[in-house]
Amino acid sequence: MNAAVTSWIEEMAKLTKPDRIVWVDGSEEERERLTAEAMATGELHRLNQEKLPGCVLHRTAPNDVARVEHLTFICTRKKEDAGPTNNWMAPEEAYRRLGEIFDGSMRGRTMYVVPYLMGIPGSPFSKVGIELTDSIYVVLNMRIMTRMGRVALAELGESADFLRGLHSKADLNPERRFICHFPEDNTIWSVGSGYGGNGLLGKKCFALRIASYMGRQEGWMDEHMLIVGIEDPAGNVSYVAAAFPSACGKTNLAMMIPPAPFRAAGYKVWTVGDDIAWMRIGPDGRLWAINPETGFFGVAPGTSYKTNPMAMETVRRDTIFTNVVLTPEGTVWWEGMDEEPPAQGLDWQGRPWTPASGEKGAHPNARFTAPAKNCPIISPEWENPRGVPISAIVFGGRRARVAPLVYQSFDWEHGVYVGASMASETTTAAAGKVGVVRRDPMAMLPFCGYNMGDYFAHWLEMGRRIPNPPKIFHVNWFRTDEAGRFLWPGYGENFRVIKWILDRCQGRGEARETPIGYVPTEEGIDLTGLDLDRETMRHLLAVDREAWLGDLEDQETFFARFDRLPPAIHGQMEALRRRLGG
Ligand code: OXD
Ligand code: MN
Repeated sequence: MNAAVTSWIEEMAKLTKPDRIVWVDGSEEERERLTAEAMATGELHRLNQEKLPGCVLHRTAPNDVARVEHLTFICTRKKEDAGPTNNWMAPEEAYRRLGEIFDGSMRGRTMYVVPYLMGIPGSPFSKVGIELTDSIYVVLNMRIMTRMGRVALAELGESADFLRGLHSKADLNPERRFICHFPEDNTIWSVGSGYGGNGLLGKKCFALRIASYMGRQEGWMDEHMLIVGIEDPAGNVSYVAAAFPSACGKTNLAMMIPPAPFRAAGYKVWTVGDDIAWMRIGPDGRLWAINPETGFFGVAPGTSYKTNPMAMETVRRDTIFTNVVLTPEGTVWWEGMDEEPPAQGLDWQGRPWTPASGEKGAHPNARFTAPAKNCPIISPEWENPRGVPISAIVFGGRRARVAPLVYQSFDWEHGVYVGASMASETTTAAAGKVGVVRRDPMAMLPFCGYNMGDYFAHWLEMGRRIPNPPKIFHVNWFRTDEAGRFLWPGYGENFRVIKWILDRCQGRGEARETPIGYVPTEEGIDLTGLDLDRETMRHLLAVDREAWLGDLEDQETFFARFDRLPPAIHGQMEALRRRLGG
């Protein structure tokens, strides 16, 4: 037994006082046992095993349905090290305040010891964590989302280098809910929530917040990015990593199906990951990426055979559904699934529901947790310990105006500025108002575990160190006309834009130079088989000088908050202003 592990567990058990401690091993037998136990207590609900083999349903507490950014803290010794965009609490205070809530919180419960690996066994990218939790739902989710159990302990060996994660639902009281990160201690304490983003400590808490801190220390990049491979008709596969704020279609893009003419020509899409990329400089001077997870924790509403057929195939077995509608035949439904809604069912809170009620049946942030290996187009390279080489980095947001469909940055430094000034209209993945424009640099605003000014500096520094860096782009699938209708069809059609991006990486692809970067010419994007008129395309690719100057005002206010903004970011902003003639 690893002494560092056992003494830490003893200490945490002394605090939380569980009735028993159970080590999980990741076996099939264990999954069955824990599932049966959770069904007996109502934590999980049975689904129709003929139609949805291996699937279960979970309902969270109604006040516990999303990440809680206002209760999420970075607890560094110095406040400046958490930076202006994170909530901060002094480590001693956080340990004391949360310690009081954790004290005895597992009385009458079992503490599960969940060793897990983020990354691929034997890969230089990989990191071990151990999560102590009193939630079977969390254990079963971690089993899908990470390499859990024996494999992680084998990777750890006698080392004391593991992420110490303590999680308790406690009394699920939002007044006593905190998600605290201690990057300097390799520790996470999360209490009072059972929701995935707050309780599955391997994901947002470790693989993004803590890992971002590690990446800066160790000279690699931890990003909120999907990874997707595009195979051309000659069989060459190029990889793209793309960052979008939560609920902007990352999972859809990671699994898109190319439009028919491209499929017929021999193009294929391969999914590597849908949420997180860990990227290192490879021996060949390119940037290589892995997906540290093993599953998808995707937003269910809006997922359909039209928007994401591969996700629909993925969730047909061995999936945990959270906060969706339960139909009378024991299957699941959510808004935006193409099938007709059931005539009646139980809503996400387990209340009788009919479509006529006018209420949403599924929570807008309802989720599926599904194994990556279920995905019919999972990349043959997704478990390659070396990762995959990245040709293009893509940033994107949900903007009704301003940003054109796609543009390419002039160079790495300009690209870092494009990422840093990214903005999006808010959605439901985090609690709070919907539809407000918020600036979300690299889609990392809620996930950067240290001062975001230092994070920009780290990006700039990486650009100096990568001999053959990816090209950097920005996309916006969400531009609308005056009446608020989307101009671009999106989903699988986004393949056309990604193809232009890869063409640009290979020195092809028609573009014109504009003040904001290289924008495709009207013929630049292959529209074969798509009924989209010239006028719409012109609108999609337009660079509206006034709108951009207005956006710069907002950027200025945003960047003014940063105490450690690298001069290069400000310089890029001023250079854009000059190019716009402002
Ligand atoms: C997610 C998120 O759950 O970004 O992936 O909120
Ligand atoms: Mn995400």
